[in-house]
Amino acid sequence: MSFCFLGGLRAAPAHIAYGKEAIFIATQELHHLLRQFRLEDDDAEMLTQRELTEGHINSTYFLEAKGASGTRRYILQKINTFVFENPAELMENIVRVTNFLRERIAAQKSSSQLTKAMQVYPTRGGKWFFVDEAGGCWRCYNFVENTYSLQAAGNNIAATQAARAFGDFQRLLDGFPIGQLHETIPNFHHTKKRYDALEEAIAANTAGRKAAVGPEIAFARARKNDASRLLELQAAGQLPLRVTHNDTKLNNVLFDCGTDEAVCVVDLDTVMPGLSLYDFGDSLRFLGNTAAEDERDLRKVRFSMPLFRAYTQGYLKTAAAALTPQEVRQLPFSVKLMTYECGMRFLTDYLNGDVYFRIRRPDDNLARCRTQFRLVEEIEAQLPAMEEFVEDFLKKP
Ligand code: GN1
Ligand code: MG
Repeated sequence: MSFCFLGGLRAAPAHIAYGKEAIFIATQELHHLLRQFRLEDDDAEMLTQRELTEGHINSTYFLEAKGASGTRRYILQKINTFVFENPAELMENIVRVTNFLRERIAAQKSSSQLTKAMQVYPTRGGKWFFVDEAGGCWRCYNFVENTYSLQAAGNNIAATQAARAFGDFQRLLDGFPIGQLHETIPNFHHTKKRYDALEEAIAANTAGRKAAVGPEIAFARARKNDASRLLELQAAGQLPLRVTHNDTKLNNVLFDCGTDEAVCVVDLDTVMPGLSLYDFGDSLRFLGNTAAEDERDLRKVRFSMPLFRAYTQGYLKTAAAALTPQEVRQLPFSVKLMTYECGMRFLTDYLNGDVYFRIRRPDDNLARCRTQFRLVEEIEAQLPAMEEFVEDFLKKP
């Protein structure tokens, strides 16, 4: 497979950038960090490494190491502790969820879209993350062999596969003791609180950028009432709390190199109690966009109805039986809501001086905000057609 990322590895010095700050990590340092974990082989020697730069929060490295049992691949990650203030609780969640998933997958292999789960390696000291001399927190996962990830769906088949993977993820976690989960980021998708945080950022104007984002502020304010809609339904008992992923971007699904089927869901940092609609809406926010999240040419930003239909069909086929009628009814709106929320989060960070999302160019967060808001307009124009599609599907599943 051309896009299986096993090819093209290089051993250049790795580069981390948080906000405006850039740090260089030497290959020897990564090797030293890898050796802090209890891997298959005690004597593993690192062969290659490369940074994976897609994520906006943590710093991620793909490493290849050779030991007595052969060559193995790992994912080493520096946890962003500005975002995840309690890495011990974060890792406890991940270990519990991955163990639970692994057991559920093993128990119902034939009916599960997901056949693989990530594995966390303990440190030599028996902890789930390693603290380096500077206080940085590192964790180590297996690289899920024979898989690749996508930054854009490209076709309806990939969209359907991703939908089934996230639908199945939710189904498999049904029954997970919700009380055992720590809330790694409180009120993560509480859109009204996200709105309030934006108003605070506007008032504080910390980075002096307020005057430059007048149209974006007006856009967010004009939709203030939308922010509370799902929260009100939840408060009225019409939307159940479930165990949800909360970061359902397409690039958090791994596809099998041989069959192109979606076989694993990764990035479990934000698995928390939430609404199923957050997962559905966030998936389509990313996957339904015909352009990249930081595209500068807004004419390229369209919301794809074919991808919406493929994803919704795949999702409802896996998840419909478990969803309440109100959850199904709100599916189209959730896409708009999650896109609006994400745009507000990028705008808030831009106003705050880029302290949360990693940037490469000074206006990245503004560009991201603009693509999201452009997408909101696109979704608004197509909402009636999206609603009709869901209704029709329910009439003749
Ligand atoms: C962040 O780093 P990444 O891409 O996994 C963010 C998500 C946003 C996303 C926008 C913990 O996810 O909530 O939707 O960027 N994760 C966190 O691309 O805030
Ligand atoms: Mg993430």
